Amino acid sequence: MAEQKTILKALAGETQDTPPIWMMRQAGRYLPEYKATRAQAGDFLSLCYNSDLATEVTLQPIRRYGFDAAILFADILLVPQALGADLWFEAGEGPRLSTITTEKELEELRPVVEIHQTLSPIYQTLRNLAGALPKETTLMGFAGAPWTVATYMIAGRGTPDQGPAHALKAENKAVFEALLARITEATIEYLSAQIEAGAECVKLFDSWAGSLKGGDFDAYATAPTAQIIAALKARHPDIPVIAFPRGAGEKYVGFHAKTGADCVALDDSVTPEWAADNVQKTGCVQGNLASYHMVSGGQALVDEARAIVEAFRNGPHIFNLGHGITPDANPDNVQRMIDTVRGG
Ligand code: 1CP
Repeated sequence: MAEQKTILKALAGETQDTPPIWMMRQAGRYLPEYKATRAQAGDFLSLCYNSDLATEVTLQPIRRYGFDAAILFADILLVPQALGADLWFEAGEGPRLSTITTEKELEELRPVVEIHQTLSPIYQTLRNLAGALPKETTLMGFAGAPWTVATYMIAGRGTPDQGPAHALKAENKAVFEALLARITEATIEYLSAQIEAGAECVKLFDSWAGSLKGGDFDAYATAPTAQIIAALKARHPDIPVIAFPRGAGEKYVGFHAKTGADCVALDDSVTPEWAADNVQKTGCVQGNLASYHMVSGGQALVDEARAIVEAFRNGPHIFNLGHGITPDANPDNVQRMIDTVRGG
């Protein structure tokens, strides 16, 4: 039997001498080859829906660095679009969407069974990748978690404090909860289809989980994640799931058990020593080098990467950043991070 891939070993709970490594936003604007392919596609959404070009940009960081996982090139905002929201990207600013804040707007969304019409090119990208990746590289699918996706659907854009979503939660809980339920259902179907197209593990990005406090965190970050994972495990019991409740802080404790996640991804606001004692005890962890090291580099990058490997060495660990790499990063610093993690 072929040796299991290193990412899948970590997700199965194995402790390895050298942690496997990949990087959030590893295909992105810090890479000249990404910028060239993106220019060829025209705009960002055309790149996401062009299976051949999306395959190419997914492969670029694998060719350049040999990461242990390839993450599907797509975006969390394709699900709102598949549900019928308008979506476009303002150059230099970010995403814009038509907003959903009333029962009428909610009713106008498309039924979940229809999302695949929009999303079928994404499944084709995964099928391409399943045939193109080196045999040791794990193919990772992903989606946004319901709360994070809802913050964009409610505000119509990215927001620093997720204010509009918190306001709808306070003012019209029925519409807010119905929207979350719709996204949850769509996410289950989307991730199942990704798995059927070849994804060997999937990740749920809850980038704005940290703005939910107390019972809200349990109800709108933990519970939908648990619901999605339970549904995926019922259909695809062997496919591991990584959950990323960014900014969870002390709520990281117990997140494996409460959600059924095989791995909990850590942002850089928690120290690796704390997380080793309090989170890695209950399962695999991923993370958590601060992204700014990919800009600043130097000895600090090496020291911090070594400290993270050291802190997590007695349990299952996947090395990653605490959040996505930024466009101003230096590609040489990425190589230095990889050399440090693999070479000691
Ligand atoms: O100009 C460009 O090329 C667009 C920049 C870009 C890229 C490279 C966007 C727009 N999305 C992506 C790809 C992307 N997005 C991936 C691909 C795989 C990889 O990691 O390499 C993934 C997993 C995402 C996920 C995503 N999109 C998240 C969750 C992770 C995170 O970073 O917190 C979020 C919040 C988004 C929304 C989004 N898409 C793009 C932008 C600029 C944003 C953030 C908008 C905002 O809040 O202002």
